[in-house]
This record gives sequence, C-alpha cells and structure tokens, in this order.
Amino acid sequence: PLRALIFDVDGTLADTERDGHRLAFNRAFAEAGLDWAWDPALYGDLLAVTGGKERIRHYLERHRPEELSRLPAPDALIARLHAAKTRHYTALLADPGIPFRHGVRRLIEEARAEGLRLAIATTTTPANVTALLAAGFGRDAESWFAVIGAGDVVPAKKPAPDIYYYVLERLGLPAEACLAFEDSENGLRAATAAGLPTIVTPTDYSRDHDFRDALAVLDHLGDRDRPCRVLAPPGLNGFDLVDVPA
Ligand code: XBP
Ligand code: MG
Repeated sequence: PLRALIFDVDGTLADTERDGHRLAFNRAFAEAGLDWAWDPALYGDLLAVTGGKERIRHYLERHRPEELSRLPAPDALIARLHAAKTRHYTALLADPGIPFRHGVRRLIEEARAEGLRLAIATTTTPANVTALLAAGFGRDAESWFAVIGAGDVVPAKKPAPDIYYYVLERLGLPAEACLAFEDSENGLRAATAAGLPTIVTPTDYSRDHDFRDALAVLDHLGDRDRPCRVLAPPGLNGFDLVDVPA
C-alpha cells in the first residue's frame, strides 16, 4: 500500500525558477560587480545542470572560459556568489513570494489527513525549502515532513538517484510504498532510477522534456474547482491536453 509522498521542490511545489532563482542569481552577480546576466532563455539552457553552484560553474566553463581561467580561486567565488544568491532568493520568497502550484496545498493537506508520510527530495539549498514552506504553510510546516533531503547532503545531484536513496533510507520504506512528484526530466530520471513511481507536472521550462517513464504527466496536481488534465504521452496525442473523465 501507499505509505508516503515524496516531493521535489523547484518547479513541482512552486514555479520558482524563472522569477525566483534566476532573478536571485542575477542580483548576486550584479551585487558582486559582475556583468553576467541570465535572461529567461539562457536560464532554460542552464537548468540542464541541477544545483546552483554547479550551474554557475557550468556557465563559466561554457560562456566565460577566459574569465574562468583568470580566476585565482573559482570555487571560493562560486561559493560567495551562491551564498548571496540564497540570501536574495529567500528574500524573494518572503516578498513578493511565489505561490504554490495548483493542487499542492490540497494534496499535502489531504495526505496529512489520511496519515500518509511526507518527504522532500530536492537539489535546492535547505534554507530555500524552509523559506518556501514557511511562506506557503507557516512556520510549523517543516515538521509535517518526515524527511527533508536537500542540497549538498548527497554529492551527486539529480539526475543521480542519490537524493531519493537518501530519503527512502531515512523513511525506512521501499520505493514501491512511495510516490514521487517531479517537474523535470532530471528529476524524473533521479526518481525512476531509485525505483519510484513518479507523477510529473511540467512547467514552461520542462514541457518539452522526455517524460515517457512517468506514471502520469499532468498539467498540475488539481484542485476541487480546477481539476487537473492528463498530458498524453508523445505518440499517443502529442502533448495535447486530455480531459480526465469525471
Ligand atoms: C532545482 C535546481 C536548483 C535550483 C537552485 O532542481 O536545480 O538548483 O535551481 O537551487 P530540482 P540552489 O527541482 O530537480 O531539485 O541554488 O539552492 O542549488
Ligand atoms: Mg524540479
């Protein structure tokens, strides 16, 4: 039987990338006097690399190789920029805030009422999870989650399955007793490699990703007054929306 729900954070609980993380990176760069600016399209490409520090390094290697070769201590600069980015990002979550996606609040409240255990498996920094849950549900919400696996607790980030193994071990449950929720191909690959059946709710950034291994691909998790629709798999119906029969 189903015992636990395991949620990704960025893209899944809230659409945090474009007007959250991206803006926070740009603010950190500007504050450091750098002329780097990530527009929404470039940021979509950079999202192929999960983890903020890893993403900055990838950007330097790919787009600023000469600057990178002149840096005396790139890791130290990346760590400083990333700490500033986390400060800007958590400030953005407090004000103006980023709302939960449709159905997230309903599903989490219903799961708690049913006695299902809840967990988080994300590459994002722990402070970002704390800030998102506190802004959306209030200060107590972190205690609703039996396990919060986040950030650098495992060295290999998604698409590696390590963060899901970390969470499953601490839940003390087999993968078959859990359901994962993801928004991206990297996330789906991580969850699937750990043996988890996974529901995907894509965002604008991930709608062209390969989700053929998903249990289901939905436009969102669905509220009572706003039912979710199934995004049919490619080959069936493109990625057209299909109404779920009542
Ligand atoms: C989300 C990410 C994160 C955030 C930034 O991936 O890749 O890197 O963009 O977080 P997923 P940090 O939703 O698959 O977990 O800057 O805190 O690393
Ligand atoms: Mg995600």
